Amino acid sequence: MLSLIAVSLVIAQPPTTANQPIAYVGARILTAAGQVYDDGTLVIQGSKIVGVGKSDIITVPAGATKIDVILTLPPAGPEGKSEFHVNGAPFWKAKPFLARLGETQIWTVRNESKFAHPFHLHGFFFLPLDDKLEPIHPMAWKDTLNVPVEGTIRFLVVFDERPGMWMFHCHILDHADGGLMGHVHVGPM
Ligand SMILES: [Cu+2]
Repeated sequence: MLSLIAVSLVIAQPPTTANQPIAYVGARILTAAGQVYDDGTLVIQGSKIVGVGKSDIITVPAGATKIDVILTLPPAGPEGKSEFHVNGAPFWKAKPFLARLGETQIWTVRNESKFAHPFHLHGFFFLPLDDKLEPIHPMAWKDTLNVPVEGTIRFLVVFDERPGMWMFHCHILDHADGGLMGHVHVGPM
């Protein structure tokens, strides 16, 4: 018998046919025998659990591209208007970030402003990493992660199979409107 005590699941291998087993990773699984699997793999077929185990599916590749992002709120200009900057520019003046289709990137997002910014990326879940660039356990895939005041977050993202212009922005919409927004161009470079 199995019970799940904290669940944050992603599909590791999408099924290609109906009724094929689906593997999920990221679960915290407690078995009746008292074993705990953090970052476990759970395999489900139809409505049945057919497998459970420790997962090592997610590793941080050594060759991942490093992307640095700095969020700032410079002093207001002469007209008294403030704007948030991403790497020195508000979104209406910014160039897109670039990613090759299939590329794995590690983003380091530093917040040098006096406001917290829940950082949200469209289209791709990302895996929070610690300051040694190892996954934070228990692993969980996120679409939003708070960047505290004067804090830094790091995450792994795989721009796997959806070319196009993908937006990221602060989830406080006043901040997004004020400049804290940007695009990732995923495709041929
Ligand atoms: Cu914000």
